[in-house]
Amino acid sequence: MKNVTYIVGHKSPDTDSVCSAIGLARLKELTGDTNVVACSAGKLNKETEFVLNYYGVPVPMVLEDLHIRVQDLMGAEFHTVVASTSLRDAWQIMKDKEQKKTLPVVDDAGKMIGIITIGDIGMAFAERVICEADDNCPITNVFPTSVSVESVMHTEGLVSFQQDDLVDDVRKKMVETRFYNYPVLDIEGRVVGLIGRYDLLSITPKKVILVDHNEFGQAVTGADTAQLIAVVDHHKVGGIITADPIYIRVEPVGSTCTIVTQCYKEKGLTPEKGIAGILLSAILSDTVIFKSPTCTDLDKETAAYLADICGVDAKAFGIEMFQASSNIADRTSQSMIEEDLKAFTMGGKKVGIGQVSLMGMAGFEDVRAELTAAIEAHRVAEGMTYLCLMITDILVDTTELIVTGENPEEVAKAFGKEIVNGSVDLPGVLSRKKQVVPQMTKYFA
Ligand SMILES: [Mn+2]
Repeated sequence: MKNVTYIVGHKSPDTDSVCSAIGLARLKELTGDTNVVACSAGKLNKETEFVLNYYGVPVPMVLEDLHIRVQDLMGAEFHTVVASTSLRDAWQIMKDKEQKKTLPVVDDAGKMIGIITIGDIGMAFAERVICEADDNCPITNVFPTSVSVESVMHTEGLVSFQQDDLVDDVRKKMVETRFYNYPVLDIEGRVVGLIGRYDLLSITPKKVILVDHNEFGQAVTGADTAQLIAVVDHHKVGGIITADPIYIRVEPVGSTCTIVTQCYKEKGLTPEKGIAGILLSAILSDTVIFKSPTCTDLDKETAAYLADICGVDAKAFGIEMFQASSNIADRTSQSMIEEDLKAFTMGGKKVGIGQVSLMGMAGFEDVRAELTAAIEAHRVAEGMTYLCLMITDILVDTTELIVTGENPEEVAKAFGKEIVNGSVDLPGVLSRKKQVVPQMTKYFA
């Protein structure tokens, strides 16, 4: 699809991030903008998988990169020949199929073994005409069908690209070489398309709408090179600079999906049952079933409206949703760290804060040591000064903040507490955004 606009949430996608993208894409389609694709910025977490499955909504495509790559510019149609193809047929293909300059030559498995260009054929033609001029040979017989591609193709000095090569790198290589078209190969070496010099003339950045975040640090790779069309979010605004005016809708509510639902209402539209279900799920997820201090009256009203459409009891469904995804035995340490991890810069330090929500702490002591070691390993790998993981028990509204890094006592002090057993006890804390990030940002500033 050309000229598509991707709608995507933050990395380590959570339910709000994924469902707001799907809900907004559907709204765009309903209002006549069909060239939009809802994406998730990575693998779905268990909760989101449960929610999409529950309401029968298809899993969105994964989009982890917005850089322009070769595969974005390749034409849909391309032709290849084999070594035994006659020169006549090769020439006919070039003529008929609008592939006038270059034909990749492939083996039986589709792997490239050579290239034949119109120049190669022209050269062979000229040689034959000159050689055979004395024999009065008619031009139509210059290339008898017995003359094959193999006799004139070149097999050395081939220049090709991979589908995921960055266009910036391709451009450099094209400047150094003089071909018109270049074969594009997959990792097996099979020809999957062609890219020409002219393809690079028409490059436009990918279009993106960011939902549930507004900082490039949390966005998919290359988002800063894309054309930002709009932002729909409920987080603090973190310093996006744009080249052109864009649509920005940021509201201090509990979930991006609350805003998306308002957008439906403003257009006089009602979300379909499945969409209503996933929008509701995201509100329940982000507000921890209305218990988070980020939850507003508008979130509650919106959830009631959506629950009505999809015919569920909001609170009961919320409990079912959290239970379905919070079984510790089903999760690895790494998945708990990464499922909702955000990176921040606090007083020049790179700080990661993740959150895991549990319905009760059953089974947690069994994994504590392994989890803490994995957090420390992840911190080192990511070059973070601190990596903290909120273990939030939403049955009793409390968080244990596991802290790794330079000087864990400093993190504890941000909350006026002490480190006990490698973590800070934070009763009543449910919200990273309101009850953890501001305290730490202020302390480390
Ligand atoms: Mn959110």
